[in-house]
Amino acid sequence: MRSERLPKAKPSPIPSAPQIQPLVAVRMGSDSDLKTLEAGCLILEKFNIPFDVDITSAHRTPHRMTQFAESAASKGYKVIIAAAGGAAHLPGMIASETKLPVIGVPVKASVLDGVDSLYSIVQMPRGIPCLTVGVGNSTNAALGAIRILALQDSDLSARYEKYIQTMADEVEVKAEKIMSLGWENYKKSMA
Ligand code: RP5
Repeated sequence: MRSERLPKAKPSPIPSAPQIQPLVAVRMGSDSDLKTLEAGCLILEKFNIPFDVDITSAHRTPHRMTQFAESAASKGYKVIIAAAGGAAHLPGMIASETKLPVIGVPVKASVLDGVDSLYSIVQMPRGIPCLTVGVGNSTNAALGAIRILALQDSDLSARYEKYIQTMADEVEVKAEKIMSLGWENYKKSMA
């Protein structure tokens, strides 16, 4: 019997992992800002928030920054966290090129203790808001982003409530302990 010639089976494509849409874009002016952003990234991970991290500089790569900012909303991001130090124009410039909420993290660079970065980010002109956290406080930037996302996500909102409650419980435990031990013994117990 003549064996029928069957068309060669095409190799089936290797299924790729489903891409998760990042909701938060974390951007920094230089990789030297990464250590400042680490705490915030850990918070986003703790809350299972999809996010991505990239480097783009307002001064060294202005076109890259503009391309990112202009397309951020259409790419599906909901919040942008941007960190920069020194003449920290990145968060404000991104804010001027997108309507998404931008949270600026002032980075304490090598001089001026981060006050330069803070003023550069917080002193935006009327009409273009750039939400700003304290110097180096990427934790609050991440929590701010979570608050924004939680407006549309009841599960996230419940998890954030729990986080707040845990913080409050920790303070209660400490308050009880300092009252019973006295401040001096409490201090010794901290060592
Ligand atoms: C800013 O200049 C960056 O955000 C960084 O905080 C600072 C210093 O950058 P490097 O000289 O460390 O690359 O644009």
